[in-house]
Amino acid sequence: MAKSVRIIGTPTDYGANRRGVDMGPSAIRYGGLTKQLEAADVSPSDAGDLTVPHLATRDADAGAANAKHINEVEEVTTTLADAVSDAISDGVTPLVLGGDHSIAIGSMVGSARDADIGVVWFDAHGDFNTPETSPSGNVHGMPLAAALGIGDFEGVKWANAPRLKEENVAIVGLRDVDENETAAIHDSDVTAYTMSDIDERGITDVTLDALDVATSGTDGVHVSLDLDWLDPREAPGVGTPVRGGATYREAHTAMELVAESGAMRSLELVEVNPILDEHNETATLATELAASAFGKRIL
Ligand code: NNH
Ligand code: MN
Ligand code: MN
Ligand code: MN
Repeated sequence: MAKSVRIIGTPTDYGANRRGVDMGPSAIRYGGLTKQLEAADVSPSDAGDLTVPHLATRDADAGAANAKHINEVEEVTTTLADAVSDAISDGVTPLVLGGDHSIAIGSMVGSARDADIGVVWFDAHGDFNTPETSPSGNVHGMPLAAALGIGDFEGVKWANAPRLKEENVAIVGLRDVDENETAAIHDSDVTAYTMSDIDERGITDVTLDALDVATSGTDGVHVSLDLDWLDPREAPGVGTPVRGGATYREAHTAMELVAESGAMRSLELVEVNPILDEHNETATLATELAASAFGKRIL
């Protein structure tokens, strides 16, 4: 039987310093998402975009300098958390389209509302900053710390994923981590794999390990795919590209292993910025990778 998936667009850019990532959901749909999912034998239904306040209607300098637009991020992620948890209660897998990576707070809070979850986080960046460690004040560099209740986020109810433990979080593909963020990752019980780990051990080994971390003792896994995990040659349409990322084939292999695990409870595709993209190729790649994560096979 075809797996039911609910597409939830979250057109927001409050967490990022580059405008345009709020157009990600449209670009990903235009890139052929529905067709790709159908090829993966998934039956998708598109719930459209969540209603989120547009930046133009808010004070451009709102929020603290070290956590820009934090109130808007709370508003958006609270709405998203409900949408994700509703989809799961309805027996369908939520596929969240970002938007910048701050929305992951909502995905994780929603996914962890009625279950113990693990997280596999494919990203060039650690997203483990807190307002006190962040060099930029951009909340898209903080969602993991927020969900895990680290530092300033301790006890912040809207931001903490209720049933997610550090030991069930795996970050894959790191190559750009801020100084104090590195210390925070070391001090935590999360497992982090750098691009060097992928070079040395291969993507299969690393992804299987990451899935092990996220599935051990949990009911399912939230998969967070920041398109800047890929090399900018494959995915130029992102706000913070970093050289030396995953190749096209490595990314597909990782998503295929996610599908084989059978453990994916929710998926999000974030940081696609169509303004910075070339002929929508990053958005199109995002649709292909989603199909692999849902089990698309060649034969
Ligand atoms: N680490 C930087 C910061 O905190 C960059 C984060 N940017 C991302 N994260 N795209 O995935 O601002
Ligand atoms: Mn990220
Ligand atoms: Mn990133
Ligand atoms: Mn450690």
